[in-house]
Amino acid sequence: MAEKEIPGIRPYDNPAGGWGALRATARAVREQMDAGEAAVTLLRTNKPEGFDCPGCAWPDKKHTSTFQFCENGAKAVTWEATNKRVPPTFFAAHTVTSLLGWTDYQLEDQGRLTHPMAYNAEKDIYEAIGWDEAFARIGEILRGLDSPDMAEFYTSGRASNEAAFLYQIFAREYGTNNFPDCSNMCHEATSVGLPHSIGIGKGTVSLDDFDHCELIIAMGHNPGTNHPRMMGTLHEVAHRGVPIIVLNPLRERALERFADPQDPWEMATLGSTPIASTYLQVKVGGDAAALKGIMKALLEMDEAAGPDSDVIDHAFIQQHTRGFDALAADLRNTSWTAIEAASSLSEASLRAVAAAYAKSNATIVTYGMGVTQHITGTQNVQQVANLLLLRGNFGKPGAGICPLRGHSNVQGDRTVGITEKPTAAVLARIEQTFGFRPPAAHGHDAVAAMQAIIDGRSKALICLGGNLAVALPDTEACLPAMRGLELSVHVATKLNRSHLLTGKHSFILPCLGRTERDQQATGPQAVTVEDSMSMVHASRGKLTPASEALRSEPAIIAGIAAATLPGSRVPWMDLIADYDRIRDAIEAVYPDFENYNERIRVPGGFRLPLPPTERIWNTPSGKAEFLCFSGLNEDPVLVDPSVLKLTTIRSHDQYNTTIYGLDDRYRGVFGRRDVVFMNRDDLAERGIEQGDEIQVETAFGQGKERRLSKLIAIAYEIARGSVATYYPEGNCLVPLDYHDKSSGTPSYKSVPVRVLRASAS
Ligand SMILES: Nc1nc2c(c(=O)[nH]1)N[C@H]1C(S)=C(S)[C@@H](COP(=O)(O)OP(=O)(O)OC[C@H]3O[C@@H](n4cnc5c(=O)[nH]c(N)nc54)[C@H](O)[C@@H]3O)O[C@H]1N2
Ligand SMILES: Nc1nc2c(c(=O)[nH]1)N[C@H]1C(S)=C(S)[C@@H](COP(=O)(O)OP(=O)(O)OC[C@H]3O[C@@H](n4cnc5c(=O)[nH]c(N)nc54)[C@H](O)[C@@H]3O)O[C@H]1N2
Ligand SMILES: [Mo]
Repeated sequence: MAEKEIPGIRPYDNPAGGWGALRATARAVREQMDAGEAAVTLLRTNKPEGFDCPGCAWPDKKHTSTFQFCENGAKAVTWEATNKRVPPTFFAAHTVTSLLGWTDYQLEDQGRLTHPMAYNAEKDIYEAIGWDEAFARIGEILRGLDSPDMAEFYTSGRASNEAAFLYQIFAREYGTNNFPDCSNMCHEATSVGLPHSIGIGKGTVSLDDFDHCELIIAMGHNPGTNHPRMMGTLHEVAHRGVPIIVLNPLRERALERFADPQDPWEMATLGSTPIASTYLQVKVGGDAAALKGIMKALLEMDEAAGPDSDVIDHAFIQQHTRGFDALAADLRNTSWTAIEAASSLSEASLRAVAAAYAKSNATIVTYGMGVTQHITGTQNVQQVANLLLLRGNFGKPGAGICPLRGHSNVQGDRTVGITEKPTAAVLARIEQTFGFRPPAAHGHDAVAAMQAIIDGRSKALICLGGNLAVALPDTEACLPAMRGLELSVHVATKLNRSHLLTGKHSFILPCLGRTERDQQATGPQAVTVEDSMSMVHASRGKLTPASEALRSEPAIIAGIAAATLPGSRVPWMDLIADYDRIRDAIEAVYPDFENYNERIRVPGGFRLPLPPTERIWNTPSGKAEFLCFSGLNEDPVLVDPSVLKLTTIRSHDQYNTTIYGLDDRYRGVFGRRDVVFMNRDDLAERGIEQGDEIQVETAFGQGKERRLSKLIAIAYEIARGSVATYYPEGNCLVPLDYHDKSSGTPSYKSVPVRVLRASAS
């Protein structure tokens, strides 16, 4: 049946990448900067003497490559390096209430913040304020709280190691471990799940491993949009003839076909390369079931092959692991019927994956938010580890686990202490280094912090970047809660909605971005960041700052800290005069950063230790652990056939809550974001046609209705029983307490919902 014509909806038949990507880059750059400036800026991205791309956390080979073309990296860089400005006159002309009527896109598109601003409640406007006065007022309010645990210190993953370290030292000297951070909404399931499995909460592969792998299983990530530099790697791997098996409910164009803009031949001939050798449209939330199916098939193959079988790596399992028998028993007790129902994948297709896996001597599993953002996120990650352990895919070339981190330094922020649950060893070293006793009681993660703000238990929120209220679930609960705060402080580059949800006292403190020169008392400074593969390297901003009034993140933190803690043991001003001193302090607290300052001066930086790559397992047992959970984590509400599973995803033209534009080119959506991607059979069953106006309701409410209206239905290649809509619009449908109990990660990617035609209500 021919589908109805809908404005802005047209199938995208080309490969991802290619000339379309080049054209889109040129357009994005033109909107923000002069062409000449843009060229110079982009050429300094990810060079040994340049700055780290703020776009994603995918590494670069030796960090010395010639400019890696990447459309979305270029967008991230030019969005920050834009010529547009938001000076105090802008705020004088617009009340906060009127700005709240603007879209997220309009707010950020005004450009870079230029001056520190304080909210004047009487006039309902932000007014310019001097830095020292802002610091003094913030310090006074923080000192006046009944308890330091009434303050929340949020970190978004753009912050450098130096900024994040100073921030945690400040909050701990002030007296709290309340560290909500964006990792809590992202890869927390990895940080919490993998230490139990393999002794460290990070990925184990390096870029070189992609040159040696014999199979990639890619689960729940969309690299054509979110990790575009990874496409170069996948393109190379596909050219080597290595199978790439994709598990994703949606057909994502870049995982099907990609034309590499770095490849002159493909560009000249309009050629492209198929990426996935097998594309399995797993049902939303069905990954654990699919993994169990693959492992079950593998064990059956192993048994069938007799006593000398090498289908699973018996020697490795014997020497390096614990818990195999329990895993095998659980897999035997899980029926194929249940696996097929929960994953929407056939037994035959999962057996085929197992067969490919058994043939490969070196396998990498890559995964993203499609695996972590579920009520079972931690268990999902541990099933990935189980699968890899069965064939000894740790500690050999070409093998390992590869979580695709989000923000460019989200992993580094964690490494240098942004955690609500610090270990005793770290606390002892902080005390030794700085001479104050940090608190030991665990603090709040992101969901717990917002819950405390909603309940009125927390009264102050300091945000090092980000757009917390919009990024969290349950928009209708989170946005108003911000109004109850005594103090909110936003260290930011651009204006966003969280800044406008003012409390009694609110401040916007504008900071330098990655691309800009950071001049301190002893001269220009470099910061350091850690990528998804544990490589730490320096980043040096080169551009003239967007305004003379801007300060660096470390300088802003030091300013607030010195004003808040008059008797502080930390030499704040001394530390920020020369960031080498901050790095020396990091090294004192975290011994893995041995010779930190020396090693970041080597082009490409250095790699932090990753014991599993040497088959060393820092678990309590000293072995890698097979961790199993029984059942397939089916939600009881899903037994109701009218209920679908909603996943919330990023479009091609967005960076989290930052909306660059309204197109989602590879999914064939142009100029709009009000769409719900649906399977044709699910549409037909509900009597809904493509283009019909629909509403989506959360299927369990705990007495609260959560509904998103004025959406249109789009027929899409998506697994049966699954629907998708964009983040952050869909966040109002996700209950705040619908999260993974182990890691606190909100279940953004599996919300039981009902989809109704608008006229039906
Ligand atoms: N340009 C750009 N780059 C970015 C970002 C951005 O917003 N824009 N964000 C950054 C950040 S913070 C992060 S965390 C990363 C995010 O990078 P990704 O992990 O790629 O993020 P998402 O767009 O949320 O979607 C993930 C993919 O998971 C699939 N999926 C959804 N539900 C399921 C499921 O249940 N199972 C499986 N197997 N797959 C599922 C979706 O179809 C989609 O292809 O990217 C980072 N890089
Ligand atoms: N429904 C749904 N919700 C989600 C997700 C999802 O997939 N679905 N994904 C979750 C994930 S993975 C994440 S990481 C969070 C993202 O949550 P956040 O990290 O809180 O949000 P961002 O949108 O990345 O933050 C954008 C703001 O950061 C500021 N900024 C940009 N660069 C800098 C800088 O260099 N320094 C400082 N100080 N500020 C800067 C700008 O002011 C900008 O407005 O959202 C989560 N929310
Ligand atoms: Mo993220």
